[in-house]
Amino acid sequence: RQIDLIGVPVQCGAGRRGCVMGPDALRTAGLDRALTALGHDVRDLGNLAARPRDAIHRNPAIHDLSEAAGWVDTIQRAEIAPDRFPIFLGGDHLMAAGTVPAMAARTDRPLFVLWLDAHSDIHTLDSSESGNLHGTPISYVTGRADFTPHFPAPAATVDPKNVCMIGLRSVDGYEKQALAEAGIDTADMRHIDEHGIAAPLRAFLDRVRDADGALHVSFDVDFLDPAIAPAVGTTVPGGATFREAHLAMELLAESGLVTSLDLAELNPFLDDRGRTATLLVDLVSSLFGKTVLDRPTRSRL
Ligand code: DIR
Ligand code: MN
Ligand code: MN
Ligand code: MN
Repeated sequence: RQIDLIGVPVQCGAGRRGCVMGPDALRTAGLDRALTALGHDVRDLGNLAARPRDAIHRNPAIHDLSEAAGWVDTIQRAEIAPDRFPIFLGGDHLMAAGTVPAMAARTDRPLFVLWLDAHSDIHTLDSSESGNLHGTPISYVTGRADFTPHFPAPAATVDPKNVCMIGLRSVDGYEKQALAEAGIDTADMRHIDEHGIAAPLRAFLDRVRDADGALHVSFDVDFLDPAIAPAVGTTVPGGATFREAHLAMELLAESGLVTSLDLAELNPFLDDRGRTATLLVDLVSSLFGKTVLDRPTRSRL
């Protein structure tokens, strides 16, 4: 694969500072070297930088709207090579309000989005009680709520039926209703407890394949259990285990369907000797073909 690393050091969408250091922590943990060692051609394009766009909104909880709007605009305008696989190094999850429309606009195929997260991030500027804009990108990229004139209009939107969320365990009343109304495919932790992570993921990958879709994976660090991934501002107990997360990455690799990736919400200020950043590098390695044995596993025979 030909891979571009693109740093998106946005932190204003989260409630605490630190995600600005995410791209450099992933570099320090050796993301480029790990991918090169797997035989991929990797370029590091450095970090994007945003200029604030004037924006105010009537919801007094919303903070840093001007800076957030600047990031959403900058990411969507970024030059993204048509023939390469971009890995967006976050940055808080507001980054997806830029990367998803950018990927939807880049492809002629229907874009599907796999959202690996404890949260559904489907608030709107009006419904958000925290005022943290990293809780809103799904409403923006699906077009279910109008964010203009505060944010630029999305370069392209994604059909909410093409979005699958896996790992949910912190969803408020507004968000529950919004997910149902939008028809988003969801597998919460209860579902994973009962059926494993492979069942909902395989079903979704079949849908992507049948539609000849392109697949963007948006990976929020809090998808993982805080015991293995402490470096995130919004930890929620009961997350994906080490093996559940690797299995998901291995199934994604085997599918051959993934065309872009966000690594969101890594807050190195909260990490424990870099272990969360290192775990992310290992998971990305699984997504890019690292396997235990160099032959199909028994489940595939
Ligand atoms: C939270 C968002 N539900 C909120 N939390 C997120 O602020 O409305 N954490 N996205 O990753
Ligand atoms: Mn998120
Ligand atoms: Mn989250
Ligand atoms: Mn919420």
